[in-house]
Amino acid sequence: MTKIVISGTGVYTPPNTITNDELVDSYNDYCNKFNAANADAIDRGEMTAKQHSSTAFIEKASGVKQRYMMNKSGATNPDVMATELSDLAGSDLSDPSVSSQMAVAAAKKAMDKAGVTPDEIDLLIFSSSIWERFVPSIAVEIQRDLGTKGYAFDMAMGCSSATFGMSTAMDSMLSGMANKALVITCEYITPAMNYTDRDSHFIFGDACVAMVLEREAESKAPVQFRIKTRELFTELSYNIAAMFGSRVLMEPHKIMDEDQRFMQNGRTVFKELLPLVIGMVQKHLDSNNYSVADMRRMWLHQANVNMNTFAVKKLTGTDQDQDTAPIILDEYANTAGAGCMIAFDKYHQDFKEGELGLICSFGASYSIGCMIVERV
Ligand code: CO8
Repeated sequence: MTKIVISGTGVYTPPNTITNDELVDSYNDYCNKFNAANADAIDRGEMTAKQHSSTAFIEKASGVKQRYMMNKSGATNPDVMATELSDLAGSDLSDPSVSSQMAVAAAKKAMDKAGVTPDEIDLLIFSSSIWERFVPSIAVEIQRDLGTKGYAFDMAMGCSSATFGMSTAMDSMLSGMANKALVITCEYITPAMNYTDRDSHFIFGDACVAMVLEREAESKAPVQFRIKTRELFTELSYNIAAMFGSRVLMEPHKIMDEDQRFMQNGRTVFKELLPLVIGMVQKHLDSNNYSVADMRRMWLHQANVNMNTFAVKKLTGTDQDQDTAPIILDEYANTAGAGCMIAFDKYHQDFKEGELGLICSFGASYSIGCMIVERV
């Protein structure tokens, strides 16, 4: 039976850091201006005054301390409150997309670690929650810019984009359609944020992660993780949503409406999704004759530190720590589909041959992706 390994990963981290204090200051300035401009309506009870955001709340409720952005000028300007164009954006729409430039940087690191050259890659999947445009395919643009061969395509599965992408790549490799694959989860996601929404203005950061997948028998990478098992799950929920899409073309007057941007019912997501995740991980371990104690580490989705500590406690009976289930969202915030693989990229070098770990993504749609990997 052909065995597939993750033979290299790479992360692109954007140039700008934005702290909670910076974000809260701009939100509170915006809020003061909004309340002053609408004072009469608020006094008459026709409008609700906006309440201030706070760094203490953000850190306690989410664990996020800062995030990276491709451009932070708009989010820190109370008169803009939206992500503005990155310095990487060309003046012409046919210039390489910002996402493809982020992806190329992450992919080069992943290919260096795997010791493969672009012309050896014959499948490239751009699997992300958000795409900068629909056509032409971002994946095919990256294929051109990197010089990979074969075919490339875009796919999306919210927070599980990396695990679903790797599983899809494996299917193509096992069927013989492809030999070596590059899966890229590029979450240039801050443009989808609604910075005027106190409940969610702090959640996301931009980042990109890339993974090289090879047949174990062919890989020369010094560090390889065999994908031993995988399981995917979906169940529809509108509790995490970003409704922009072709419908905007039919209702152009709504193009900047707040409800087109990211929104979530965070409490409901917390309550509904976690039992599904814990149940699926337990079932996945059981059905593959493993126990959670066999897992040296869990690389979990990075949306909220309280979700991760809750899941770890439920699964292992012990408290979360950086060794058992590393957290990267304090630095990166929620990077949607990229989070679990950024955690993997930063926390796998200490694995010894034969040690096992669990990659688990969960979130929007709802979607869950589980993989047990073994250091070869
Ligand atoms: N500052 C101060 N106070 C605040 C703020 C703020 N910024 N925001 C809310 N509050 C207040 C509330 O108004 C509330 O006040 P009151 O008690 O008077 O009503 C109080 O603080 C508590 O509010 P909550 O109950 O909402 O606080 P929680 O402790 O539940 O924390 C979270 C809120 C952080 C949202 C939390 O529920 C959470 O993170 N849940 C998990 C959500 C999650 O995991 N979502 C998945 C994210 S989606 C994803 O990962 C990728 C999606 C990709 C989508 C693609 C888009 C393009």
